[in-house]
Amino acid sequence: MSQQINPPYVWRIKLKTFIALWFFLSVILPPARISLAQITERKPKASDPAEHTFPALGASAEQKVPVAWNRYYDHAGLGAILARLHKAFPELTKLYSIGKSYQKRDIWCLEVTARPAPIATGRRVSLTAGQMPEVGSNWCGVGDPNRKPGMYIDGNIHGNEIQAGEVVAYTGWYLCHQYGRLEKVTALLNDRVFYLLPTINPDGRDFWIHGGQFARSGMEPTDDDRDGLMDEDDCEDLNGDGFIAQMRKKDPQGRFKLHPDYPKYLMVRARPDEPGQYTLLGWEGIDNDGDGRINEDGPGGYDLNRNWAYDWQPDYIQHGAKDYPFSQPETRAVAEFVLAHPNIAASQSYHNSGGMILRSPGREGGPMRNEDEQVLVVIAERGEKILPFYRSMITWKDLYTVWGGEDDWFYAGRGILSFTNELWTPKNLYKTADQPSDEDEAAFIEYVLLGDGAIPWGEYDHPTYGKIEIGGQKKQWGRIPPSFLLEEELHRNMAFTLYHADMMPLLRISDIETEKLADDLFRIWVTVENQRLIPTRTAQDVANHISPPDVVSIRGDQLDVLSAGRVTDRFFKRIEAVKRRPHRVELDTIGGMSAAHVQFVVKGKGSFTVTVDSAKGGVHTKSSTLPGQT
Ligand SMILES: [Ca+2]
Ligand SMILES: [Ca+2]
Ligand SMILES: [Ca+2]
Ligand SMILES: [Ca+2]
Ligand SMILES: [Zn+2]
Repeated sequence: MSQQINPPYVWRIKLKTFIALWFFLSVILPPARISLAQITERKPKASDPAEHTFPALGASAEQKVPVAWNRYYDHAGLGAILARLHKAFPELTKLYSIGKSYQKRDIWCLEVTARPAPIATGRRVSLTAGQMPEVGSNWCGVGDPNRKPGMYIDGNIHGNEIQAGEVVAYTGWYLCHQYGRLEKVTALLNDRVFYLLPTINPDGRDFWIHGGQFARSGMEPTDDDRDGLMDEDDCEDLNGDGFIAQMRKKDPQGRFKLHPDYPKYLMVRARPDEPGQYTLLGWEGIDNDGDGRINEDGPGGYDLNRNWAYDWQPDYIQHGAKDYPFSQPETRAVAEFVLAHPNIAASQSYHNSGGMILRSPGREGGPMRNEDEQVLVVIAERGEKILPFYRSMITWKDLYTVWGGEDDWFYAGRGILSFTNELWTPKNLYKTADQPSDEDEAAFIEYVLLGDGAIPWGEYDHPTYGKIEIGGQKKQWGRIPPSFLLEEELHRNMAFTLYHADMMPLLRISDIETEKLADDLFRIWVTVENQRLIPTRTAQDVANHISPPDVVSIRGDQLDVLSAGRVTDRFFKRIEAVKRRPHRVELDTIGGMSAAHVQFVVKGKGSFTVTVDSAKGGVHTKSSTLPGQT
């Protein structure tokens, strides 16, 4: 074997020498003048950490309105976020109430869009609130908010489905902060208007957040058990710990036992041949009215998502439908708002839970036209990518039958392409394609939440049951994400809905061509493009005459319009002529990713303006001049 010394060996020798020298010096030199006590007293400067940040992708580090998105807010909290956004971004937002809930809480709407800063002949023109400049005037090109394609987004129609409210508030927060920073968001707010309603059931939200257990309903007293009394027997926080939890009783005849591995979090059925330990007694409470049942009639007892005026059915067919369509102030307020905003071209409602992107119809055989469904499917497929473990589904077929649901009213009643997202899936606990088992979930509480998720069982003397125990899972467990997974849930769902909003019709008069036929006689060809996926009027809209048709018109001071028509074949130049009023051509719809062509024959000279006026596509004008003249 050769005795060759290679370089690393030399380094090792040098390192050994160095360590020996350091050891020698540290023994003979006097101790350092700084004591250990002095070292531990040194502290970093307690300045504002927000001034020393580096942005993660997705949101700017600098925030005019800082909001912690790892917790939930009650109605006043959501309102405060909207109010601060409105104050910080007055040029992008309007904040108003669309009506009041049964208990007189305001249903807030944050309207977000780029607003015109009116400029005329070089000076600012002040406009009073609600006043808008004339179409075609010179004002920054962002358009009248009331005529932009509108994206309606609401949440929390079911009071306990609370993270829906945060998704909608996050959307407003994100859009305001990213306007002018991200090209996509800037274009969205220039061309579209967002109507953001974080909660349309503020009574149910506050009831759930401030202690209630069952708050799907609105809060109008309702006789659930038909005994002539309303809301006479709700759950009670018997032991006063601030939670409505579960009751159980140690019982040799009970059929439940503690889970051997997770006794703190899980009760399981005893095997058929095995004695049990406990009887489960339902939610915490007593029999308030002495009818022999416990907690049988809590606040409310109906379902606002069964109260809409399409395919509505009475309570004996559709439980929770309430008295008649739009009988409730919350659903009525939304309906009146939507009817007052015919520019709403797409809509989204957020619920929980299950990880679903749901679309109409709510019942078998309910209306859904092929052309419209194809568009919804394309958007939902994008959603399945944006939202891991979410599935695109049809309500009646893949979930259950819903009569009088919000989605059906938006789509079938108003012709608006709409989705309902069921937020949050437990697949996100471990990011697995399979639903986690009960044991997996208990392990998540134990090892990831370090026990936060369960209320320890404690003894209680119950008037009916005697010695019992109260405890079990916290109500935040199951349908809403834990703190650190919430922000992801908010952002991804928003991203899906922004894609949906981006697919609303985007019209441009892309081309005006003139052809001289004789002296003073011209043919004018106009091309109107829809640069996005959703048509100006859905097939449902056209078939039911919900919105007025789109109108392409021409105007010129020195112009007579002799005839006009819709071009049915642009290569063979086939025209379907209009019978009356030749200066305007009505179009049923301008399809997604396509163009409509219109022809006018005019006599005259000079300049002219073409206008396309579409309820859901907005108003667009383009001017030109007839050839051979100035
Ligand atoms: Ca009752
Ligand atoms: Ca009730
Ligand atoms: Ca009772
Ligand atoms: Ca009770
Ligand atoms: Zn729901």
